[in-house]
Amino acid sequence: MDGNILKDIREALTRGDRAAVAGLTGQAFDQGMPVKDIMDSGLIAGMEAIGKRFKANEIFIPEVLIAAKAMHAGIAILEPHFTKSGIKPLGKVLIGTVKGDLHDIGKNIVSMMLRGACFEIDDLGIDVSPQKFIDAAKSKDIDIIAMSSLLTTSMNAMRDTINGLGAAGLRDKVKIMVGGAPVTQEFADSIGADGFAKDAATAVDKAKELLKR
Ligand code: B1M
Repeated sequence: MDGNILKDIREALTRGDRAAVAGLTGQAFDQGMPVKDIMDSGLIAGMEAIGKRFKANEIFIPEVLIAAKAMHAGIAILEPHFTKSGIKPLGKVLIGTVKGDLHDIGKNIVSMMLRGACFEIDDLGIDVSPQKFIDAAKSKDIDIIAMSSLLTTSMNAMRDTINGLGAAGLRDKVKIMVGGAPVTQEFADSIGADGFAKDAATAVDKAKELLKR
C-alpha cells in the first residue's frame, strides 16, 4: 500500500484540484486503504492545512472555498462505501449547522461518519433556524438532534434551539448532541445538551452512547 498517496491527496486538496482529489481518493480506496485513513490522513489533514494557512492570512476565502469543494469531491467518492446496505439503522439523526452559520465541512464529515456507522441521517443543511429544527423534529420520528457551529456568534443558536424544543414539548423525546470548533463540553452542559463531541469519530461514539441512555 502506498502511503504517499495520502500526501498526494493532501497536496491536491490544498491546490484545490477537485479532479485530482477525486481520482487519488478513488485510487487509495481501490488499493485497499481503510476509508478512515483516507479521511483522517488525507482529506481532513489537507483541510486542516488549509485552515492554518487561512488563519495565517497566507490564503483567503476564495482559495478556502475551492479547497472545500475539492474536499467534497473526495468525500463523494468515499461516502457510498460507508453505507452498509440492508442493515437496520441504529437510530435517526437530524443534523444541521445552526442559524447564522454557513460552515458545513465538519458537519458533513460528522454526517457521513454517522451514516457509515449505520445511523439514518436527515441533513437540514446550513443556517438552520431553531424553528426549522423544531418543525422537522415534530414531523419525523427522530432519536437525536445534532447541531454544528463553527462561529462563536452562532453558538447561541444552539441554546435557542434547545429552549425552543422545550417550549414545543419535544425536549424529552430527543437527545441533543452539539459540536464544532468553538464548542466545548462546558458550553454543551451550560445549554442543556445531552452530549458533546470534539470530532467526527467521537460523535459516532457519543451518538451510540446517547441511544442507550
Ligand atoms: Co470560516 N471561520 N468564516 N469559512 N472558516 C473559521 C471557523 C474561523 C475559525 C477562521 C479564523 O478566523 N481563524 C473563524 C471563526 C472565528 C470564531 O467565531 N471563533 C471563521 C470566520 C470568522 C468566518 C467568516 C465570519 C469570515 C468572514 O466572512 N469574515 C465567515 C462566516 C460565514 C458564516 O458562516 N456566516 C466564514 C466563511 C467561511 C467560508 C465560507 C469561506 C468557509 C466555509 C466553507 C464551508 O464550510 N462550506 C470557511 C472555512 C472553511 C473556515 C475554516 C478555514 C475551516 C473550517 C473547516 O471546515 N474545518 C475555519 C478555520 C479553522 O478551522 N482553522 C474557519 C475543517 C473541518 C473538518 O473541521 O468544522 O471544526 P470542523 O469540524 C470538525 C469538528 O469541529 C467536529 O467534527 C469535525 C470533523 O472532525 N464537529 C462536530 C463539527 N461539527 C460537529 C457536530 C457534532 C460533533 C462534532 O455533533 C453534532
